[in-house]
Amino acid sequence: MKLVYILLATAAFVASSFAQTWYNYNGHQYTIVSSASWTAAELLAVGLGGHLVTINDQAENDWVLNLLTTITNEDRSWIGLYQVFSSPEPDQGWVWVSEDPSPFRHWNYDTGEPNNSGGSENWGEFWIRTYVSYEHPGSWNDTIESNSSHIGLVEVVPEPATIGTIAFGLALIARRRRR
Ligand SMILES: [Ca+2]
Ligand SMILES: [Ca+2]
Ligand SMILES: [Ca+2]
Repeated sequence: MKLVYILLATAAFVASSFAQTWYNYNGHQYTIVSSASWTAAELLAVGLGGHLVTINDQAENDWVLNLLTTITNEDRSWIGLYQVFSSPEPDQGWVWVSEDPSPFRHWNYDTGEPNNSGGSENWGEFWIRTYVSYEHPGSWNDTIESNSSHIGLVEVVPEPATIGTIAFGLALIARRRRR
């Protein structure tokens, strides 16, 4: 790639990153994007240097529910869970788009999720607000690829190389100051 393209891509990345409001949990950065489609939301997440969120445990799920309840009026958010094409329905082949092998799942059991309702629910969403007693806020649902009025929650995990580079930079600064 020519240097000018690298610079333009970097500038676009920095500009889009700064336009976002970021939230920190356990050293990871989170932000929301707006997209009716799971796939388009994931592309936006990749453009921001991450993926749609991987929810690793109950503590992260609780934090996500609290965050989304606070910062958005939307009822549903995309998460990074999707079902690999042609997996046995309804509950096999669900994986995180980040490729994190985390086995934690938080499906809404009272409605039998994932239920592949209608035959093409292969995308994971997080229920922020619900309006019937058998649907629980913070639970997950499998749904179709594109829905009206959806946000997506993005999670960016700092690269070890980035941390290493920062540490190296700080060490250089410290060394200069000692001189
Ligand atoms: Ca996570
Ligand atoms: Ca399905
Ligand atoms: Ca469903």
